[in-house]
Amino acid sequence: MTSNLEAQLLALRHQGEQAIAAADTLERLEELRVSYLGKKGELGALLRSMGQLSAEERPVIGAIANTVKESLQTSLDQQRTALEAAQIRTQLEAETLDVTMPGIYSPQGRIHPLNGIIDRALDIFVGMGYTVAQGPEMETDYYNFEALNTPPDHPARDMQDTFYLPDGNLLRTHTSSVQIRYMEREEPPIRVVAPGRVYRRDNVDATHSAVFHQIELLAIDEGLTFTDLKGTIKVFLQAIFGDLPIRFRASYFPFTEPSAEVDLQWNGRWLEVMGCGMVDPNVLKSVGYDPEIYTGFAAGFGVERFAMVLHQIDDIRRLYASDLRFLQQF
Ligand code: 2U9
Repeated sequence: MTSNLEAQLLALRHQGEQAIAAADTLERLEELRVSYLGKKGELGALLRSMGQLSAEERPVIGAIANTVKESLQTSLDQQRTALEAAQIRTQLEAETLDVTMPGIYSPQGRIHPLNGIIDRALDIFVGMGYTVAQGPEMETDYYNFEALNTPPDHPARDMQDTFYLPDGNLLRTHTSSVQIRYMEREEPPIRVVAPGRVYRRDNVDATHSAVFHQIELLAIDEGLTFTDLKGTIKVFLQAIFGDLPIRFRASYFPFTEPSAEVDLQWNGRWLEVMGCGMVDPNVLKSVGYDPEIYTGFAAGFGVERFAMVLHQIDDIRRLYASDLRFLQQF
């Protein structure tokens, strides 16, 4: 009986080890583990027949059964390790990276030239202590004209020059209305810069657009003078265009007195780049500031004009055409 069971156990080990060595997938290996060592497996079946053995035989056969179980388990473990390694090897071979393959081109976004100028200008003014303010593009007559000392018969108020809405409101013609609103909310000292889209009823051509962008700055304080204005503008224009000659030429705006136009010598020619002036006392009165205590200066420029000068752009409409062949140059 003993030798019969012993022979069966040894035969099982031999057969099992051959089958395990031949297993070529992890699934097959798992099937073999179940069929040899599983609860209803072959080793279990042999062990159940140990009940027929005598008390002396049982430990001997038990010990043999244990070594058979251990060596089958060892074979299963080794084969599993080998199969897993082979699987990783195959995967790595299939996934090798061909570093000579051409790359996939993804076009890179760029800052639009108008936004580039706006970013640079705001950085410079923020560096001088200014706060950036924004406001509505649809305005009332009061904020766009009346509070800015613009008389009812001024040509800017004409139907020919401004877009009016059926309710009597209008599309702002400058960002000065933002500064009026800001002054109403705040108290002096004021340092504010207002970038934004503005509207004029112009015929569109190479240098005119019905919608364009402006940046205006405003400073209100005790004792501000025209020299403060000149210094601020010089610092700003130098930062944008470099150290070029500038000149101030007397001009007129309803909201500033005195007023001036600023010219920049660019490639040997004088170019008009900004307007400016000391804030008219009537504007200060309209927001409740005492012009006997406070004075202020203001200036404004068109972003499109700056972009055209800096980048030698010959037609304002190119800035709105979204043509990548044009935009990719910046
Ligand atoms: C307040 C008071 C005064 C802003 C100013 C200009 C002169 C000016 C133009 C330049 C070209 C507009 O883009 S453009 O067409 N701007 O010449 N702007 S002074 O004066 C202000 C602003 C706000 C409360």
